[in-house]
Amino acid sequence: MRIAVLGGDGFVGWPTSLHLSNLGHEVHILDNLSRRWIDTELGVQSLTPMDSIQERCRIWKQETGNQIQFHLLDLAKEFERLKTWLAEHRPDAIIHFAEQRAAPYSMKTDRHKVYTVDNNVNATHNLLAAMVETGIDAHLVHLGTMGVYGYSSVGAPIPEGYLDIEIDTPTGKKQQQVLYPTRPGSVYHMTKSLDQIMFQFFAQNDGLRITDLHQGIVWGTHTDQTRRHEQLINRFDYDGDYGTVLNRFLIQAAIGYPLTVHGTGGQTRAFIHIQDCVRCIELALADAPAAGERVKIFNQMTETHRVRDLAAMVARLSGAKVMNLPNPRKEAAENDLIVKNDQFLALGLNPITLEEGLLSEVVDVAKKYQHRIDRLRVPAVSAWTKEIAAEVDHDPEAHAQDAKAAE
Ligand code: USQ
Repeated sequence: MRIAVLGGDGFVGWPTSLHLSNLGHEVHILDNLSRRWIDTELGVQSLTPMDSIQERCRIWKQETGNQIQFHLLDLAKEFERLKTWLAEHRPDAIIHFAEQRAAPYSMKTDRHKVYTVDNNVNATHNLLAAMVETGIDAHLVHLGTMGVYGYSSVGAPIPEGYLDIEIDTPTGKKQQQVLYPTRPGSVYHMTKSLDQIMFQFFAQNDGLRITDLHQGIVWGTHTDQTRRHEQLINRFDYDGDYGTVLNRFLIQAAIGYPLTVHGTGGQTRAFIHIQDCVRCIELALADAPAAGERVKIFNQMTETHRVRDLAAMVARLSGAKVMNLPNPRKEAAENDLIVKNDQFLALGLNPITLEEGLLSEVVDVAKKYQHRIDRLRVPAVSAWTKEIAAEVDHDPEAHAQDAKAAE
């Protein structure tokens, strides 16, 4: 297949591009490199040293003979160029990762909220409109998030996209299937909830073939392909805005920084290893909906864990201390989470679960590159509301001193 990977320079986009190229697909990365600019804005860098996207593609070709082509394009701002590109290349599948993906970044300031909505909503709508206008028959696979559902403790499992309901009508009870209600917990998660509505409309109105993957928190860093050469290494975010919880705990353990548990750590979340992410994309690509079919929705996760249990596990593994901090986010202090993932299991996913070897691999990567870590960037200081901001310490130096005291 000819596959366009939008956002193919990012944390999941890059290993996905390699995985698909390795399977023999013709891969084109379209990316505006915004993630690299955001690093510059925040004054942080990936824990792992990343080469330019052009250099990464060159190394991949040298290693495997397979070519990945890179196209610098801003989906949210360059609608005409996007249309021209699609009309010219007519991909069989499009994988859409090209959205700002950090909840804390989206809540940093009003400017970050506006940027996240402008970028994410425009990127998705531009893509859908361009697909209709060019008339290409491509299967669109979008990376969504489990977080659209708000991790509620209703007791029943979160279904894969649709909820069966029964409503009273004047002629009796009627069955209906509706999109499972969203309850986003950040502006970022809100944009992914809006994406769902756009997909529903374009599938129904224009017959676009769309799969939406509701992914959990990704952990790990390497896939089979990123291990092949040091310059194919994946990016690794450890900072308070882009670092995600388990990977953060693992680098904290590696550098002797106490594990930063927000509140009681009673938040239960869905998780998936990076190797399984790329496998899920492969499986979703092979299971495209037909034109006129409703949007196919998968829960892309393999297990759920409570934050404090993860911290305890990493502490056991490494001897790290645990530090309970005031939570900068507005979220339930404690929640349960049950999630259905039957569809990927039925398609042959054999989940990688948390196991010591893979956790230690991340710690080893972090130890190797620990000289690149700025400890002042470890604390999470983006607060969800002005009230919370007044309670959370914004001074990274003060955080660093607390961390030193807790060591
Ligand atoms: N947390 C801590 N300590 C930390 C960092 C986080 O206790 O140092 C807590 C947070 O308060 C939260 C939980 O860990 O309760 C998860 O936070 P996270 O930063 O790992 O994940 P999140 O903000 O939800 O976002 C990440 C990705 C996002 C993806 C989402 C999947 O950045 O792109 O959509 O995970 S999910 O969480 O299932 O919605």
